[in-house]
Amino acid sequence: RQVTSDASFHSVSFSETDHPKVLITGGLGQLGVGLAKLLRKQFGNNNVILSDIRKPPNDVFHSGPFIYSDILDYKNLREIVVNNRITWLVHYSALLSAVGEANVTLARDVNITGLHNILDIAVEHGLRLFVPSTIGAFGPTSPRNPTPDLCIQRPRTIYGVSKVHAELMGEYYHHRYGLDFRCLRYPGIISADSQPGGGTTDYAVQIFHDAIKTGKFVCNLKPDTRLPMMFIDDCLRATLEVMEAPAEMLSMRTYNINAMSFTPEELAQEVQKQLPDLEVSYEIDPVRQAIADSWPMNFEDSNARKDWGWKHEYDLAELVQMMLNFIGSDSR
Ligand code: AKB
Repeated sequence: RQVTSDASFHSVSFSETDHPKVLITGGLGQLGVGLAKLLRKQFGNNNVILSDIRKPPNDVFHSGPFIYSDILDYKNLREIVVNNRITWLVHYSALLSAVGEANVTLARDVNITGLHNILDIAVEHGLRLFVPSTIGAFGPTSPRNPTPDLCIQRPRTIYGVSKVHAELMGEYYHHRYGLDFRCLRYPGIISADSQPGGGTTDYAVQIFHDAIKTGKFVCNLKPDTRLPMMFIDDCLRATLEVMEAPAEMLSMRTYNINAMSFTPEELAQEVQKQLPDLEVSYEIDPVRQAIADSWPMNFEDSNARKDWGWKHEYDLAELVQMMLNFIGSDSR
């Protein structure tokens, strides 16, 4: 840190050096804008850069730094990290489970080749790196009820395979090169002001929009399909907490995090407590159903709770209340 007798200069260099400089890739997906908001509150607006290959909507563009970044272009990535003196990287670019099955080659490029670029950049520049993993990193031979951190992982989707690869490569680079790699396995994430894109758990977001707009919802999973889920605020707070945790607290580098598990039928019943006229029918998408049937039903996250104090805040009833309040007020 630069020491100077000029008090104002000193305070500028103090805040710049004490806060991480964060780059978020895939920033226009379901989670990036919300995470940027949370991190900017903590570290200052200019210390958190959102990036994507798409053009940001006006409100996102005007709310803080946004930059074009293509994770498949190593030179472009390196230039951004160097020019902005990035110290933390949150790597959200990925194709999700259902859309990945529809385009395996693209999913392999983005989820695997892109990750290799990110790992190399992070080692080269000494970055702290967060990569999300998922319940999708497990498969039909994993224990499903509950699913612990360490067990058989033989997923049957390109998304799952790429996420197991990310977990293993990150941990390997940690042991081999000292990379400060941190990874959480997210459940299905439920958010009100951003849409998921091409996942298996998307129904649990869509039901709220359809319930308010049309009063009718057609679910693409069977009524008794149980999956782990989490409200977005819990997910983003977990991400900040694991990134801030002192390294000596982390006995592992990849943790399950959990909040609740429910089926479409249970979710619909909870929504119907507020909107009794909601009509739910079922038209099963065989691809999504097969994926969901191979995923955990309940997620075991005692290591995250023990090591760095993970605790969820939202259960099913609170989640439904938050979603209906937000989407309801937005549509009025
Ligand atoms: C998906 O459904 O693909 C994602 C996930 C659970 O990782 N939401």
